[in-house]
Amino acid sequence: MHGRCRPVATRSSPRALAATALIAATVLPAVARADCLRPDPLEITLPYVPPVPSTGPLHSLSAIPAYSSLPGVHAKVFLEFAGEQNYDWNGYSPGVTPAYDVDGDPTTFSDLELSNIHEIWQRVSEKYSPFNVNVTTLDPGNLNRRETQKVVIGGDGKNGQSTYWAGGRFGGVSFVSSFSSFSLPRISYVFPGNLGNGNPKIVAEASAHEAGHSFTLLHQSVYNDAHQKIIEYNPGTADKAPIMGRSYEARRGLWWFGSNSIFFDQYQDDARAIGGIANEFGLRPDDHGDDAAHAHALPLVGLEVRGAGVIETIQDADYFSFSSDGGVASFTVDPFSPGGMLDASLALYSADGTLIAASRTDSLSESVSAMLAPGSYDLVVSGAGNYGDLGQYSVWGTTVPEPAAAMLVATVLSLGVRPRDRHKRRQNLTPAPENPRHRLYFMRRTGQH
Ligand SMILES: [Ca+2]
Ligand SMILES: [Ca+2]
Ligand SMILES: [Ca+2]
Ligand SMILES: [Zn+2]
Repeated sequence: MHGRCRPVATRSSPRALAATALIAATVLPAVARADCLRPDPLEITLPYVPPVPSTGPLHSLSAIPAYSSLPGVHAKVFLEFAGEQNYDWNGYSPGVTPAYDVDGDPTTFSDLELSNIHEIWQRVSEKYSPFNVNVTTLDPGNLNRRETQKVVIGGDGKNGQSTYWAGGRFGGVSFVSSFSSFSLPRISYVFPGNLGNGNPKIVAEASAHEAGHSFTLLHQSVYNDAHQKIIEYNPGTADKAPIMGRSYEARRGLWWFGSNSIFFDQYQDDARAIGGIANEFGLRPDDHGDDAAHAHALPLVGLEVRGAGVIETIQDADYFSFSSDGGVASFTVDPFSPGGMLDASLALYSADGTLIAASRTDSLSESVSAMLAPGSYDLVVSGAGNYGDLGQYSVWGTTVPEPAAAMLVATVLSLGVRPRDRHKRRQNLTPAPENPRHRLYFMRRTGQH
């Protein structure tokens, strides 16, 4: 249906991969190269939604703050929201792309537009958080090979003309493998005007998708039992869907392992391909050690401990150490918000490596708590183990000293009292006032018993 570059083999062993790359470089031929000259459109759009005029303060197009997800690294995904001018995109002529706009005035940014821009950057940053690439709104000033992929986010693909310059009403368009190409433009286009009037979640999914093409990815497709392609853009489930398929509606848009759009048995390992040799930047270095010997101390602030990190691979385990004076300890891990990809797991170990508590429920967040003897412990954050369970998290909790712990035990016991005894020991349970998220409850007596 569409011209596409030959896929990068991703199911093979590293040696086979290297061999494939060699063949691709030397033998694979003119056909693949010719295919690459045509951009790969994201055909999934949403019905037209009219702009909503703004009533609040307006800002200039230079008002976008400089956001960077990983400052200082070589490779960048540059999100350009302020418009662009381009009359030769490898044979196409986009012309003047307007700035990202939801209020009908593309010459200024409203507070809502600036807020949406921040959210889109946050969401795209989460997608690329497992990789050693900086998602930024700051113009790097170059489009160097294997350094900068620009994603222009604006307009509806018409740019004031009577027809769509890319050939149709698309969500976005990009050249496959442009990031590592010697000849293809390192610019992708996303059309917010065709994506629910710039809906931040939808625009972010489309932006991650188009950048994914630039990093060699093809679509994740669905085939029937006869091995015929029945859906170009795999829609996944209500919980999760491939970014390289259709991830607009699912709760989580994830990197995926599945049949690509070329053939049913060509499996595309999205994360491995993005972090692979073609793009050079690789995975983001692991931020917290994979075992107790390489644990990082969980910073204690008052009674609360707080940490954060990234699950960069399915195998990653991030170890945090802490010490307890004895008492109840309670911890929670939350995936990033907005747009978190991670389904997290949490485990608590004693210093000798004994598992004390673990949580791996259907929820994306997890909590554990336990009564601890004085000593040192490790808290371990990991993914739930399914492909695509990657991304940023925060972990936090409390270690409560003995007296309060004793009260908690009393509380728990009182909850177990049988109905006929309840009148004898009536107690109110009220959440600890200083932090409504605390899972611990403090007991308050309500009268004489
Ligand atoms: Ca505007
Ligand atoms: Ca990590
Ligand atoms: Ca780790
Ligand atoms: Zn696409």
